[in-house]
Amino acid sequence: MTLLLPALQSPTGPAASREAARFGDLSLTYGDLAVASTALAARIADAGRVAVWATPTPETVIAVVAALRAGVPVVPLNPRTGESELAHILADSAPTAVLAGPDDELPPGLERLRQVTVDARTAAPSGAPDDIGEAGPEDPALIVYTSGTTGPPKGAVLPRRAVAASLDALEDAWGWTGDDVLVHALPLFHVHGLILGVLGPLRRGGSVRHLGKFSPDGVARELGSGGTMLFGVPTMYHRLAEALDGWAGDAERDSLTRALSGARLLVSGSAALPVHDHERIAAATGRRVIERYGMTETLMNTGIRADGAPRPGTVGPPLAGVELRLAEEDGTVLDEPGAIGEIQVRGPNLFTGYLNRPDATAAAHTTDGWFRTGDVGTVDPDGYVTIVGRKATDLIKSGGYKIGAGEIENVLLAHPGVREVAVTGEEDPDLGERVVAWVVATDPDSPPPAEELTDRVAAHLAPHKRPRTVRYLDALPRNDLGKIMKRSLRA
Ligand code: MCA
Ligand code: AMP
Repeated sequence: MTLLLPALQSPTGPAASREAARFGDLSLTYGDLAVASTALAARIADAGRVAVWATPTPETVIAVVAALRAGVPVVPLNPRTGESELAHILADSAPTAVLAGPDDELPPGLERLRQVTVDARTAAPSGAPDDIGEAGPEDPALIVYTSGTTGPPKGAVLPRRAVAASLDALEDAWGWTGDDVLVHALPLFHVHGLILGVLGPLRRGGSVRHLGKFSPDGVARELGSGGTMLFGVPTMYHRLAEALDGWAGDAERDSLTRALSGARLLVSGSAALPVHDHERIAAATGRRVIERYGMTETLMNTGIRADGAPRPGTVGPPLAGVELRLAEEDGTVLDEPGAIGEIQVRGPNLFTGYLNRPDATAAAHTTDGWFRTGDVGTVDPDGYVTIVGRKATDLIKSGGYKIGAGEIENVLLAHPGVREVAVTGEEDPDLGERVVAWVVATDPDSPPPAEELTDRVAAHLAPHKRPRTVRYLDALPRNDLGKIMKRSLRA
């Protein structure tokens, strides 16, 4: 059995005093984190599965690390999850305890769980930490909820093997070492922010500085004072490009330019980085942002190598250990040059399945065991992959978050003032896509106000799933079979 986080096994001397994670003025060394997580691991060792109230704080890092070290699967929760989505996740994943910070106010749905308070300021009792056994490679490390086209989110069960394999493939691609200091501002309840952004540095024995909330000046400050890598979603790089172009103060612009120019790696993922933003950043800083392509179910599939050609608009070749192919809807594998097809992958980076959903797990795989990503792409003769679209029109990527049209439609349809609704994604320069709701009101003379509808989505699902625009129609366009023609709505 190999350890997921070897740097936390009894660190001593300089290894113990090295910074593992920093959030604002709160810093955790490897020594602190080893002791705190060992103590917490003992408290939760008998929990079958734990939920972590995943605020962007050191408490989340301690909680997740402790659970991983104890071999207890973690369900990271978005602290802003609305009532219905939270109820679904809790019922589906059945955690026995919730790990949260001392100041967190937990919503009613969590009260029936054992509450384990994690306090970074007092978490580490004195004394040397013991080694911990962790767990086996196929044991689940995390269950991460991800939206589909219809119905509530599904829990992707990620085994420890997948986490280790994906992080080690990135080590190979990016020359990622313990000397790297990663800067990021991503949420800690998704793969990008938690697995790549927190477990990545910890697996290498390096460090992570989290900004709490994304801002160009926060990026300038942390990258300009020792940070070596930046991970972000395209919306963040778009905002950096805007700041580089438009910031009023020369001093601020200069400090951001210097910080980005000096970084070893600027990495974008979770959605496509528009070539225009890529070029704006390259022109201002001389640095190329590199892209990698992943998915909650597969962790990382492809990536531009640190020592490879950057090639904007592509997501690079498959990472070490990942097999990738293109296929037609009928299963025909495409290998002629220039072919466009669904991207299918296989490798040690893959999840084991959706929790409690063998039907969905089977549907997501081909009969010969490849995972169907639903993304459509091409592969250059030298292996570079370009993503050209997505099979499902009912999946929206906004700010790097995956959002299912169906989950929003269900919430809006339950409003008495809504007779019919269709949700689509529209192109947006900042968010990539923005959520748009097309509503047919029960009473066209007094339609429900847009704010009432968007607030309802935030309260039931999550704030980032709120439609940005609500448009009212007399009727939805339907074909002869009565099916809503979403493409004509978009047009
Ligand atoms: C949103 N808001 C609204 C509305 N919509 N308010 C009124 N009316 C609306 N219609 C509110 C939000 O609640 C929020 O409030 C504020 O407006 C801004 O919304 P938000 O969407 O959060 O945007 P943002 O705050 O500007 O954030 C942009 C962001 C964020 C920082 C880029 O989208 C983000 O953190 N994205 C990362 C997503 C991510 O990590 N994805 C990884 C999954 P307030 O201001 O109060 O907060 S993909 C993955 O893991 C795979 C493996 C991969 O490949 O990486
Ligand atoms: P999620 O299910 O939230 O993990 O999102 C995974 C999806 O994000 C993938 O299936 C892709 O559609 C998209 N994605 C991730 N990285 C990239 C990228 N670099 N370029 C384009 N799309 C991406």
